[in-house]
Amino acid sequence: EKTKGWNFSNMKMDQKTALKLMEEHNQKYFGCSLKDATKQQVYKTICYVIKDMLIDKNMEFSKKENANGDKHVYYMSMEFLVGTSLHNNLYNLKVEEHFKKALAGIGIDIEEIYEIEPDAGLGNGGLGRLASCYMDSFTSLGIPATGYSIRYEFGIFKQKIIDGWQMEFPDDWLNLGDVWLNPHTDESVEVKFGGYVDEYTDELGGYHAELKNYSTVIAVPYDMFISGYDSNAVNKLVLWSAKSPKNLDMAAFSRGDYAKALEENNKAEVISKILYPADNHIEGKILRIRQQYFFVSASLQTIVGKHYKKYGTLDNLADKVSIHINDTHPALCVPELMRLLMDDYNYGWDDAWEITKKTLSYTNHTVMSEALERWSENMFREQLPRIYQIVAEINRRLLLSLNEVYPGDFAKMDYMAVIANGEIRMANLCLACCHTINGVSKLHSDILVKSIFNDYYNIDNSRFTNVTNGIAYRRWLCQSNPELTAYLTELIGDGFKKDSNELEKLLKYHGDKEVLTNLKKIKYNNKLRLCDYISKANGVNVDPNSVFDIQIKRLHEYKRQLLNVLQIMHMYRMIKENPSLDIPPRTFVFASKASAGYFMAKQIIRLIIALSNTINSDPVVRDKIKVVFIEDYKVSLAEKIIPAADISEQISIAGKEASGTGNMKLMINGAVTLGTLDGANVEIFEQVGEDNIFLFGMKAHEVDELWRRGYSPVDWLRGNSDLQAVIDMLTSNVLGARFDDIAKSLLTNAYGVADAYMTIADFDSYVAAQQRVSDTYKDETKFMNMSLTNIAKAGIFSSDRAVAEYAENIWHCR
Ligand code: 26Q
Repeated sequence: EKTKGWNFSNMKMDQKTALKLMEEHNQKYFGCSLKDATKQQVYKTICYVIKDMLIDKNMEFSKKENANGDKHVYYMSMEFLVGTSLHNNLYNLKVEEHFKKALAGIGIDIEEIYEIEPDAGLGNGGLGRLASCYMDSFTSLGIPATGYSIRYEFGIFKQKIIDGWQMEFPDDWLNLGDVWLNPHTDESVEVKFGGYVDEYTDELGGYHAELKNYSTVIAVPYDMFISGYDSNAVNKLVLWSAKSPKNLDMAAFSRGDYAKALEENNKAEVISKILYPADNHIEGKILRIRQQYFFVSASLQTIVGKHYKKYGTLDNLADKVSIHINDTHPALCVPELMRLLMDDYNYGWDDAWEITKKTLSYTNHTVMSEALERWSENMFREQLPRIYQIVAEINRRLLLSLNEVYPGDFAKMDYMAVIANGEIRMANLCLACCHTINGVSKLHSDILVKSIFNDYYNIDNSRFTNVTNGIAYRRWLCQSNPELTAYLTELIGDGFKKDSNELEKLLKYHGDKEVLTNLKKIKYNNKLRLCDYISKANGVNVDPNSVFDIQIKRLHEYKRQLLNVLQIMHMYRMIKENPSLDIPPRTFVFASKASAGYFMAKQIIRLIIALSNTINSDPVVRDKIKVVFIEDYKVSLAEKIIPAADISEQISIAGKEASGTGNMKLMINGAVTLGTLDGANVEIFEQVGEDNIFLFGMKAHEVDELWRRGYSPVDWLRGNSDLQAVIDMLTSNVLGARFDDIAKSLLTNAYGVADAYMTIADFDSYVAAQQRVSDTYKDETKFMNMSLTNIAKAGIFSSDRAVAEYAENIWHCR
C-alpha cells in the first residue's frame, strides 16, 4: 500500500517533497523519524518511496498500452544480471539531486546509502547483463515489455580468495535486495512435472491428451519495476518463485518421518533456490531442466491467459505478443506454447504451429559446442512426458520435411534433428520453429550462417539476421563516471544522454590540448578512487600515474586470461634482466569468477595471484609493473573499475567470443582496446579505425585454417626462447608455486587438445602489441587522442540502438 494523496506519475518532485515522502515512509515502516533511523532503514525507506513512484507510472503506462492495443514484448531469460537499482532509478527518474540534497540536509551522504544495496546477481555474466541492459532500453524507448525469469534465492556465488585459491560462498541477496520485489500470490500458477499422458478420442473423433498422476509446483510471481531514462514508461521484470502446493505432511512428520515429510516440499522449492554458476559449459542436470520448464510454463500460461481474456481468441496472438528466447535456456517455449494452444485451447497441430512460429524468436550467444544445450531423452521424457510427445512430433515432422529438401542425406538430417542419439538438442528446436534467429555481432552472426547453422540457413536464409549487442550506457558511463559525464556535457551538451550518437560531437576536440589534459585529469581521479579501493581490498598500493591495463570478465580458457598472464611473466623477465628498462609503469588488473567445477580456470586464478604476489613484492620490478586480482567481480565492482581503465583487454581467440559487452563499456569510458578481431571488437575497429585500437593475433579464418592444417603448439614453441622461458617458469618454483597442469594443458593432450585456444600461436603478436601500447603511452597527446576517439565513437554500442533494431526487424512492434 502506498502513501495516500500522492500521485507519483505526474507529480513535481523537489527537495522538500523528497524529504517529506521519506519522513512519511520511514515513520510508517520503522516508527521513527529519519534522523533516528539506521542506515539500512534509510536505504529501505528511499527504495520504498521510489518503488511507489514506479508503481504509479507503471499503472499509467499499462493503461495506455491496453487502450492502444500495443504489441507487448516478453523477454524470456534464465538470467537477469540486474546489479543495484537505487542509483539507476533515481537517475532515470531525474530525481537524484533532490534526494541527495534532502539527505545531505539531515547529514546523510547518499553515496553511503548506495553502498548498502546488494547486487541482484541473478546471472553469470554477459548474457544476463545484456538482458538487464535491454530492460532499461525497452523502458527508455517506451516499448511495453516484460522480462520473465526466476527469483533465485541465491544468485551468482560470492568469490573469496583464500590462500591464493578461489572459494565460493552463498549470495544471500534477498536479505536486503527484496525491497524491490512485490509478491503477487494471487497471480500464482501451477506447473506440472512427471506423471504420464492419458490419450483418448472424444465422441467427435477429437484427440485429447491429459497429464495424469503428475506433481505440481506453485509458481509465485514477484514484480520488479524497471525504470527508463526520462520516459513515461515503467516496465516489469517478473521473477517466479517455487512453492510446494502441500503443507508439510504432518502425519509423516509425527510418525518421526522427518526426512520423508520434508522431501516432497523440498523437491518443489529447490527449483528457485540457486542459479547455476556455469557459463559456456553445460551439464544436463535434472534440476536445471526443471528450472527451465518451471519459468517457461508459468510465464506462457500467464501470457496466453491474459491475451485470451482480453481478445477472446488466440488467433491474433502473434499480432499482439512477441516472445523472445534468450539463448536456448527458455527453448521449452516452443513445445509449451504448442501444448497450451492444443491441449488448453483446442487448436489443431497446423494452426498451433503457425501461431507458435509467428510468436517466437531466438538469439544465439555462443558457437562453442560444449555450451550447446542437449538433454538426455530419457530424463526429459520422465520429467515432462507431454512436452516430450510434442517435441517428438516436431522432430518427426521436421525429418519428413528435411527428407524433401535433402533426400537421403542422412548425415545432414541427423545433424539438424531435434532428437538424435538419445539426446534432445535445444538449438535445433529453436531453429526448427522460430520466425527469426539472430547472432549478437556481425562476425558471430556470419559464423552462425556459414558454419553451425548453415544447413538451416540454406533452406531459408530469410529467417537469419544480426543484432549487435549494446549496453545501457547511462549506467555504464553517466552513473559510474560522473566526472567524465559532467565534462562531456560541458563540451557537447547533454543531448548524448538520450541519443548516444551525439557523442561524436566530441571529435571536434581531437587534438585540443586543453581538452586532452582535462580528460587525462578525469582519468587520473578515477584511478585514484580505484587505487583507494584496491588498497582497502588487496592491501596493495598501486601508482595512479601508471597505465591501467584491465581484463575483467568470466574466467574461461577461450577468453585467454592466460595469454595476458604469460605476457606479464615475459615483462617480468625482461625487467629482471634489465632493471632500468624504459617502459611506462603499468598496473595489470584482473577480476573474474571461475565456475566452481572448472579446474583449469581455477588454476589460472591461482597463477594470477601467485604472479601478483611475486611481482608486487619484488623491489626490482614492482615500481614498473604491478598485478592485482580484485575478488568478487560483479556489476557494482565493474562500475568502480571501468572508469579508471586505459587499456581494455579483449584477447579471446578469434571466432569464439560471440560479441563481448565489457569491450563496449570500457570503450565508452575512454579505454583503448587491445584485442583480437573477435566478436564486437571487429565493429569497434570499424568505428575507430586502425590508429585508435591495438590489434593483434590470428583472424577467425586463420584460426580455422590452422586447425585444418593441424596445430602443434610444441612445434610453434621450438626456437621461441622467450616463450619457452616463460613456460619453464610455470613448472619451476619462481612464482613460489608450480603450475604443471597449466603447462601440460598447453603442451600435451592431457587436458583435451593441447593449447586448444592457440595461446602459443598468438603469443609473439600479443607481445608486440603490448610493446606498441608502451611506446604509444609515452606520447601523452597521442594516447589521449585515441582515448577521446573511443569515447566519441562508442555511441553505436548503446542498447537503445540494439533494442530499436530488434523492435523494428524482429518483433515488428514499432
Ligand atoms: C546452460 C546450461 C546449463 C547451465 C548453464 C548454462 C549457461 C548459462 C549461462 C550457458 C551459458 C551462459 C552464458 C553465456 C554468456 O554469457 N554468453 C555471452 O553472451 C554475451 C551477450 O550476448 C556475449 O557478449 C558473450 O560473447 C557471450 O560469451
